[in-house]
Amino acid sequence: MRPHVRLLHTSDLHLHWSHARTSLDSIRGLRVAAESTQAQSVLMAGDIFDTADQPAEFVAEVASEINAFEVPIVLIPGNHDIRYSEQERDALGSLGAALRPGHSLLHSIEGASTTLLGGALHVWGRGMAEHSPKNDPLAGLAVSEDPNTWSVVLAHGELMSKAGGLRSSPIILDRHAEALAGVHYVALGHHDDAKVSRWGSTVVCYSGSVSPILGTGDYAVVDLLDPHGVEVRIERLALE
Ligand SMILES: [Mn+2]
Repeated sequence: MRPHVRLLHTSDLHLHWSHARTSLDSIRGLRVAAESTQAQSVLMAGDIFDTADQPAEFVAEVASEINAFEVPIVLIPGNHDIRYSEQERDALGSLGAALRPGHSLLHSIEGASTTLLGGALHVWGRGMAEHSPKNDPLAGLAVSEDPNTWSVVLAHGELMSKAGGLRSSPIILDRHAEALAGVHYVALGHHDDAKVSRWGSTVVCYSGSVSPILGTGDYAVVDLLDPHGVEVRIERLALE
């Protein structure tokens, strides 16, 4: 039996220097939510920043707020976090470099994993070189083989039933059936609205956006619970 693990899953924060106060408030709101729900780790499934080109002072304030979380945070980039020109700064890269030990930015194009909570939780995610139909957010997916470990995947893109569309960063679960069979929870980002679905026994969830500009404040509280499996409830931050 795996130990009970509770996660807080959020995405699409769209932090922006021009909305610095409300941006920082939304991170503080998530911290309060993580504490009050007793989440053991926080997942941020991309679009952390609204654009890559944020001033260093603002990124430092964001880093300070994120480093104040007591529990480990795992982040991936979304299409709003990547740089679209050489002239742009790299806000998420700078944030990644400023994270305290224990927090992880998974932004390798090949994919990367981190194991948390004394081996109880394995989290995989990857970066994106480009937001295009060619970008597969699940390319290179790796899963823990340990029967005592929960396997969680972070991905930012468009959940689709089959290939062939023109949507950028398509997440086509059937294409990764073999690896996904060993995944308990897929934490998605990209949509502003929360949506919980299932792929076989794997729970697949868009948390909704906690951006004070475009989000509803929804986030997901995820219980990984043997022998019942995965339970998700959508909660809402009080955004201004
Ligand atoms: Mn997005």
